[in-house]
Amino acid sequence: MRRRTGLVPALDVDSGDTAIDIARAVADFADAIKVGHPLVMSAGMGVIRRISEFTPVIADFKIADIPETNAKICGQAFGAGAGAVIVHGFTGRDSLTACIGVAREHGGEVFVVTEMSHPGAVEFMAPVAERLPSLAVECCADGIVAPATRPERLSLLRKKVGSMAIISPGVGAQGGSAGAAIRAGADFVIVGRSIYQSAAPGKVAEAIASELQSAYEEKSG
Ligand code: NUP
Repeated sequence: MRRRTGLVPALDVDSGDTAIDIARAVADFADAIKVGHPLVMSAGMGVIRRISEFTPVIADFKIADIPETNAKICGQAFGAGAGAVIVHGFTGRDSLTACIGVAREHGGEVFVVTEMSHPGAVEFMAPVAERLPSLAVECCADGIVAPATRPERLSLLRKKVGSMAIISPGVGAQGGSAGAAIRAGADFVIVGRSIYQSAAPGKVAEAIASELQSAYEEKSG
């Protein structure tokens, strides 16, 4: 995924038409649109193709199964038009490698979840999260997912992952800040409710893109 604005809106809405309307409104300010189970389970996999006709789609299925099943899920996601998938890393090297193999056949990308952004992630995920960046690097994944809600953890994960892309959810509704996430080492931020629940999603996306731009400029000095 190439960074232009660094913004990835997440569309966890339950209607395909609403998703398309919001995707069109934010597309100029977004590097990709993230869709996941809430949208696909209500609108069907066809919504991925519809959005991918005008902007890249990340399929956030948080894939976490045995290698053979992971490969099938990735095949469905890329076959439906996704440009990238989000996969759990804790299932291990074989499961992750299966996803990356299918991604390469389709020219797609794989982002590996490390520590999630919600409070409960500190319970079981945080203790293993620090080992997942090296797995992602060794398996040649395309990036990791790390929490904007805990910038200090994001910075630590950035140190462990080197120059690999970091995509960071938790901005806005979960309390994280776009600028702080970039300063802590994220390349992209994922923003859901703050955009799709707003009366003017395009305007909110534009404002976040501008905040991201200032943070990148500040960081690169
Ligand atoms: O750690 C994660 N946290 C998280 O919120 C990994 C994710 N993929 N997400 C997703 O990002 C979550 O499922 C939702 O689609 C989006 C954040 O949405 P919001 O909290 O901005 O509404």
